[in-house]
Amino acid sequence: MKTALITGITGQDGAYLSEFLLDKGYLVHGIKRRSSQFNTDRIDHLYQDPHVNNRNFILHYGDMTDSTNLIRLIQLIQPDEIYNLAAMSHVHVSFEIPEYTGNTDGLGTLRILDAVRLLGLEKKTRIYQASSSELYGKVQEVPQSETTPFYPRSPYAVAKLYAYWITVNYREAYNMFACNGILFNHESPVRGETFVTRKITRAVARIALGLQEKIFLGNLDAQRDWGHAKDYVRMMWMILQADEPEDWVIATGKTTSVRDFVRLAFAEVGIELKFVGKGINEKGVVTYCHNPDFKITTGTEVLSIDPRYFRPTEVELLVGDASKAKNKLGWVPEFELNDLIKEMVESDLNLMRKEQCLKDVGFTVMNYYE
Ligand code: NDP
Ligand code: GDR
Repeated sequence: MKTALITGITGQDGAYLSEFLLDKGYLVHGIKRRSSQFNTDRIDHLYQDPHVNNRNFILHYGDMTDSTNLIRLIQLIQPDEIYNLAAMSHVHVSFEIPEYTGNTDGLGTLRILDAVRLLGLEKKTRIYQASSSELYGKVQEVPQSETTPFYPRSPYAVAKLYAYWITVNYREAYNMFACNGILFNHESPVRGETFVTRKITRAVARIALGLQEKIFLGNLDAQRDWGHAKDYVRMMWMILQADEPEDWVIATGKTTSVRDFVRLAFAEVGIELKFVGKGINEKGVVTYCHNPDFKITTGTEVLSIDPRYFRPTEVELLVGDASKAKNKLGWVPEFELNDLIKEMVESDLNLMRKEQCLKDVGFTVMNYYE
């Protein structure tokens, strides 16, 4: 039985990767942060009572900013594979908390690599580093591949740049099996609620059910290469099973604007949307609602622009070239964007129907937009 350690196990990718590795027969250890409330929603279905023997899913308290904690855990677990997914992963928020982001996302990666080295596990432990298409930032080349120059455009991306290069450096300096997966955006029904795709699918469900009037968004012109998290965690594992440690781009090769994502998401519930106006005056207006259950009238304004969601520096266009992964490892994504949007909207409709029931019997439902 192989042993894996996942940092960021409570996040979107941590949850899917845990399921994937447990299916493969791994013993999975994960690091969760102490929080004033339970923060394990995404992995609660995998939880095993600590009082029973022979668990194959074990959680430990820890933090990427705490070196001694990381060293102690890695010594205890002696992992064959470490998947370093923990990060302050929100690009816009990284402008608000740049130092914390640098510490967690940049230095945190160094702490993991150095713990493995200090413990003499260089030959045993393979390391996957969650690198990001945000490294490409300002467009230098389209599509972006392993050889495209980096030009990071946020404190998050700069921190991830450090993490990328320290991973390469430890590989070269100490012969470690340490690899970067340069992953383009990937989403799912458990995507964090403040990333644009989930913000949109939640709002579509809430608007359709009458729980919310409209959604406020920022830059509708940004284009992203959106894939499904399930396809991407499979590739994380494949990267660590390769013969040689290398860096890999993972992407679908197709790009879509935020505006088109909105249109497609509303279309899933039978609402046709037209965009009128320009710049910060642009609005999304309902032209027709095919679903008689949703009391949306033609002409209703369901989307406005709010400049608070603009970023000080934006990444306008991302589209990846994953030929290397396809040719050398045989990785191909199984999900199309339409399948992904359908799955996300259906899941949010189910969630919001529960909220609607609560509201109907007098409970206050959360009205929180970010
Ligand atoms: P999430 O934001 O969903 O999850 C991040 C995880 O990191 C959570 O478990 C979070 O814990 C944990 N975390 C944050 N700060 C710390 C800390 N200081 N110490 C310990 N744990 C911490 O991200 P995703 O699952 O979407 O992404 C996984 C990784 O992949 C991240 O590194 C992200 O930057 C990177 N990435 C993601 C892409 C995507 O499109 N999803 C694309 C490219 C790269 P908690 O639950 O307590 O907040
Ligand atoms: P991104 O994801 O920054 O690409 O980082 P996000 O979904 O936050 O933004 C995508 C694009 O949508 C635009 N946008 C908005 N974004 C948010 N969050 N909220 C809005 O209201 C809004 N309106 C427009 C943004 O400006 C941006 O252009 C994600 C994260 O998962 C990173 O951790 C990861 O490294 C990269 O993907 C690849």
